[in-house]
Amino acid sequence: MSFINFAAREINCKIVYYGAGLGGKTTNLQFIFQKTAELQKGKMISLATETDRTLFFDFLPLDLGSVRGFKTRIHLYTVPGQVFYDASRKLILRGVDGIVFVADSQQERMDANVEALDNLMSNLKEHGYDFNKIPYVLQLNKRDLPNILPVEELKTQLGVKGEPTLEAVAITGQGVFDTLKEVAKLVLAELKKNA
Ligand SMILES: Nc1nc2c(ncn2[C@@H]2O[C@H](COP(=O)(O)OP(=O)(O)OP(=O)(O)O)[C@@H](O)[C@H]2O)c(=O)[nH]1
Ligand SMILES: [Mg+2]
Repeated sequence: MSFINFAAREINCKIVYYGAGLGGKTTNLQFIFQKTAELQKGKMISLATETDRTLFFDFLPLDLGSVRGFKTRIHLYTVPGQVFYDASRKLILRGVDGIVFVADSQQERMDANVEALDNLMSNLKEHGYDFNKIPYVLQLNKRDLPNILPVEELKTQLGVKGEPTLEAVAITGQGVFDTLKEVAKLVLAELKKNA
């Protein structure tokens, strides 16, 4: 879980974007990368196939500045959504402090969303993590498309524990920073609880 180095007064947290293939996880990170000042970010690393599907993960380190005298950094990761990359997804979840589940709002992606959510639960369980204690946010992405389900229906089908739920259009950036802020807030609150 979060790495707190008291000697160096540093905190590192890990936030993972999870969800079905093509849901928009990588697009979230790309937008954050584009809009973040040079001083606040490190290099974004993306390991992708020729068709831009995530092969292993995307990684983006962000500097939040000083939180109560601790230099605080969050590391954003995405998992590959394609079903057959499960070993990678499991590995990337190791040491996770917060999760954003990126749901594709399109009707025809509902089964894939549900499958990805089940997969998240079972991978967390395998790591021995208690989902109820993990900071978790649901992002309803692709709200710009015509064939989407109503928010209330998505919440009913995908909501797990009364988590904060945000609408987004990751390609234009709508809702992207709100989602990040929401999950970061939950992660920092959890840190405070355990400090
Ligand atoms: N219309 C629309 N397209 C989007 C939105 N977000 C992402 N996309 C598009 O959806 C496609 C897939 O987006 P990615 O961000 O690569 O999806 P991913 O979840 O990282 O997919 P995997 O890496 O395979 O798991 C790309 O063509 C994006 O441009 C959105 O809000 N609206
Ligand atoms: Mg991706």
